[in-house]
Amino acid sequence: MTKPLFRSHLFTLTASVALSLAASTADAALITYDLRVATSGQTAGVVRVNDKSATVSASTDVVVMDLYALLSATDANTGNDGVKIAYGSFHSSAGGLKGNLSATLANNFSGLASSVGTIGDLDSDGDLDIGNLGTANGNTGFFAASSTASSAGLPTHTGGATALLGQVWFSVADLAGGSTHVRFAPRKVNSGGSALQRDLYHQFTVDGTNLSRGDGLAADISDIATGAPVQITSTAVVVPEPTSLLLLPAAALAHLLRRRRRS
Ligand SMILES: [Ca+2]
Ligand SMILES: [Ca+2]
Repeated sequence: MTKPLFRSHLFTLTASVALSLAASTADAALITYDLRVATSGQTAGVVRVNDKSATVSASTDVVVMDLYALLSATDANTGNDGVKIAYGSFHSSAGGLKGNLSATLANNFSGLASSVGTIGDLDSDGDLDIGNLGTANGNTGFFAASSTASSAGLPTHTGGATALLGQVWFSVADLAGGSTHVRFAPRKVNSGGSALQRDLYHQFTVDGTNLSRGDGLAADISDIATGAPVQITSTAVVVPEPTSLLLLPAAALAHLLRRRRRS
């Protein structure tokens, strides 16, 4: 009787230690992928509100966003931090403001096997996304690979504690949709290949320690984080077609006409 009891206590103790460790590290990701509205390169109708918000007003507008990898480095030396490999997909919301996404790689992340990702309408809402829905293996995603080769020909970690991996462009496809969120989804998949192989999708160095993540297991999920999405909102006044005006209730029509008279 005593042995199973002891085992059960040991299990409880181990589980509670594991749980408290998980809780203490949950908000301390080792790598955070953060998409931000770029400070330059926007088309004329784009207003950059802040890192996470921009407005568009013309059907030809393109919002340029930077993808950063932020590492949880704590020592004063940024020379011992950097990214070797990063992999994921870019999505806009299903519906809302529509725009087509395309990506570019930063010069020092366009190394061997790198890719800007396969463009396709992942959520069938009529605009183009990049990569996959994150639940499958394959090589369709955005793949940033350090282009700094060591003497052995292998890429080394580069970019420091805040590494610019590349950019994603949102080209307006239909101004009428209101707003959308654009996000980067890092690959975290617990299927296909070995856990070791899956871990090769996120390789980085923090304060001199080389790390690999990506197999989708609990520890990896808490080690890989994503920042808030970028919200893009249309400020264009879209005039309804005459046929749709007929469908508006009388009160709404009167309100719309008042607004148009004022503007
Ligand atoms: Ca969309
Ligand atoms: Ca889409």
